[in-house]
Amino acid sequence: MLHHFDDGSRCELSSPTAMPQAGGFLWNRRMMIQVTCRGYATAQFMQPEPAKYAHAPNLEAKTFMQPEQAYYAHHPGRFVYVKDEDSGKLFSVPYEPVRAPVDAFRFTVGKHELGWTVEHLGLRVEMSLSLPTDDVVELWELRVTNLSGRARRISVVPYFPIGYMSWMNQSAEWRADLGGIVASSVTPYQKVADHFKNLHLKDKTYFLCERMPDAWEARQAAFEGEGGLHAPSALQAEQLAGGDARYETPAACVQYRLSLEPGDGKTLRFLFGPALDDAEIARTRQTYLGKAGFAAARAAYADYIDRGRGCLRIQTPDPDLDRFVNHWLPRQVFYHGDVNRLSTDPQTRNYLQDNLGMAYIAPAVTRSALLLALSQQHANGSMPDGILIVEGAELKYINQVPHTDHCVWLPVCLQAYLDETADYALLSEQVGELSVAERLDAAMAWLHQDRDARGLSFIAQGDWCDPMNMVGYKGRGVSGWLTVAAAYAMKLWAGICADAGRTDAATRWRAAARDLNDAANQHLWDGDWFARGITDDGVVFGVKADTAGRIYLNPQSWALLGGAASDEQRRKMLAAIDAQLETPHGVAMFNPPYPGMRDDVGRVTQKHPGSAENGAVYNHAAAFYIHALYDIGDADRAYSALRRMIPGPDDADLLQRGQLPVFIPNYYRGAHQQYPRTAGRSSQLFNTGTAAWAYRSVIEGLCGLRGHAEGLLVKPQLPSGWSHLNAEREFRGARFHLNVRRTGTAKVLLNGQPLPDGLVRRIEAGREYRLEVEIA
Ligand code: CEZ
Repeated sequence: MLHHFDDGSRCELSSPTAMPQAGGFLWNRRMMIQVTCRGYATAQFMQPEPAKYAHAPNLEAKTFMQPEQAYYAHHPGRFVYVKDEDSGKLFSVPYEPVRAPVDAFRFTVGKHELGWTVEHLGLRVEMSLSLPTDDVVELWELRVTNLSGRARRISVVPYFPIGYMSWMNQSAEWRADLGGIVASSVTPYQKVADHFKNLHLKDKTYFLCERMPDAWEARQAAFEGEGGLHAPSALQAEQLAGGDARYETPAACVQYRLSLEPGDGKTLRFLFGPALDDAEIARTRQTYLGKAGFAAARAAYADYIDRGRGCLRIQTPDPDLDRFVNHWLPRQVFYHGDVNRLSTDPQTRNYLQDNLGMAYIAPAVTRSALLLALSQQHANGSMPDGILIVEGAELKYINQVPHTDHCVWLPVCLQAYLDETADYALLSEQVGELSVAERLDAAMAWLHQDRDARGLSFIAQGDWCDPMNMVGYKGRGVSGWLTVAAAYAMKLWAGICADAGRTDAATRWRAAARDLNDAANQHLWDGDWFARGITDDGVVFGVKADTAGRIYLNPQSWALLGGAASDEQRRKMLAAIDAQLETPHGVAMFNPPYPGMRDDVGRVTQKHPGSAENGAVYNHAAAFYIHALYDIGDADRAYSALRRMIPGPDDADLLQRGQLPVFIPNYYRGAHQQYPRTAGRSSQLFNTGTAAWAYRSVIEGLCGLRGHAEGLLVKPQLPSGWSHLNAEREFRGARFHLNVRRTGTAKVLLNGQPLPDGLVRRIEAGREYRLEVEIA
């Protein structure tokens, strides 16, 4: 069902029905598009707020990207009908809307391109999508080849629905001057001020044809007629009618009537995208629409994506892991770090973690992100819920709800950056009145004081868990996770201070971390694990007495990291996690899922049991756990959990998850006991802080190549079933070749010389280093 090519940089699915939701995504600096194997598409671009140029057939709510999207016949997509003019037979590529059982099907997800090859009725249709680097436009190439050994007369009809653009004004027509169909609309508004704000919006959607078609139709209803999308009425006639849409739902349909000799092929190219005006459409056509324009855009785009190749190449006994780590994981990290999920006000915790990932790809980006985030710190040391990264942006959606954890992510992100770069000069950089170090002190001081009389951290309307909004909305509830996480943040910051020679601060923050850990132990230890929190009304939850939400993963992971857990507690927690949270698809975020609203915990309990934060395998939480496991040297548990984040390799697992192994989704469904049928199903959502942490765990945990104030610390942690691992790691401008063998004795050789403490010092940029590591 799945094949991998080009050293794993291309992944091919040979069925349109086995994993119907499976797809791939492409993005550039101003847009992203996710397309399923069957041809449904979701595209967004920034102007600067996210907007669409192909819409649903009804008025859509404006929202952030949703998990497990349902597709339906009239969902936006990119389709091509093919009709045999002699027999009248019809099929469509990729698969929707006709759903004809075709002879051969291949959907190829590449790092720079999505493609389909479909064979049916003695014809081969190849279709591919690429993007340029900086413009918002889709580049489509279609090649039709006659395989039948006889002359053929066919019609090829791209059908790109544009959907319901606006209740104020929408229309579409063929534009001979521009060479395509152009739909126009007015973004609906009511306040006069919005008229002036909207002047720059790209309210046109165009579909441009390199080669003049024989006929066209711009009105969706005229194309579909009574036949429905399986057999559109307009395709019963010899030619499309050349109609327009006048305050009617537009679609871009064009018809090519082709005669193909045996073996003959024809290539067609199209552009699809949004524009402000005709002049922009003409310019876009000029730049891209042609063989040379496509080739140049593809090459430039490949260069752009390759800038996100990351700092690590591995070769292990697990080729599926290698493929994922060498190609797809850094690509996903780069996507997050380069375009910040195409948001103008990323949540502060997301912004800092996405930029933590950039430390392994382009650390200068992490540096600027830290400075930008700190420039928006409040006077009392707390951090805002979102970071405004575009002029004029506003805090929206979840960023209007007070969450108390944002300061935690500052030292977490800073530590990863300093490990990669040893750029301690950053600490004395001025941001407004204060230096970076003073701002970190202020953030830690804010966390230290935002606690109740018991010494536990207030949760307000949420912490890392966005929808945990009713634990503390009356102002008293506390977060167990945040208490131990704040301790970890202070411990990290203390370590950084010590490395930077700020000895007093180091002492201060170590003591502060102890305060929080002591409070957690006094009030939240439940005998075998740490509780998740205490509600406004004083009810401890995430404990043995609970029938739902009995044990949460995050408080355990961060207690391991932050020092709250003793060795004995650690043993008990790991055993409890093994027994209650392990699933075939990863480690659940908590268990059992809540069956319905618990109004002293909040919205999270109202999500469907086993979906998202209500007890799914929420990969972001699992990623913290993996990081903690490597931190305590538990290589087997860490690898096992990490491996389960990637779909496959066997077909049964792929089918259950329904996703290609080209990204880590934000969750796989949980509720394994209650709903085994849906357990493991992917959310298909590629926006997740998981990517950065998973990459970090592979680099610093599995390969054990972790930066240090003085150099590179070498300490690979192979799962016990592995006898070897090879890796190449770029670090501070030098290149390290790592060769790990399990020999029964532990030693590290650097360029043939013993390295007793495993720390490579005085690294010189431009040099190559050979590391031979033997492990017990
Ligand atoms: O959003 C993510 C957040 O982007 O959920 C995580 C949180 O740490 C991330 O910062 C865990 O809560 O119901 C909600 O509001 C959800 O919380 C979602 O918005 C969730 C989605 O997965 C969106 O990506």
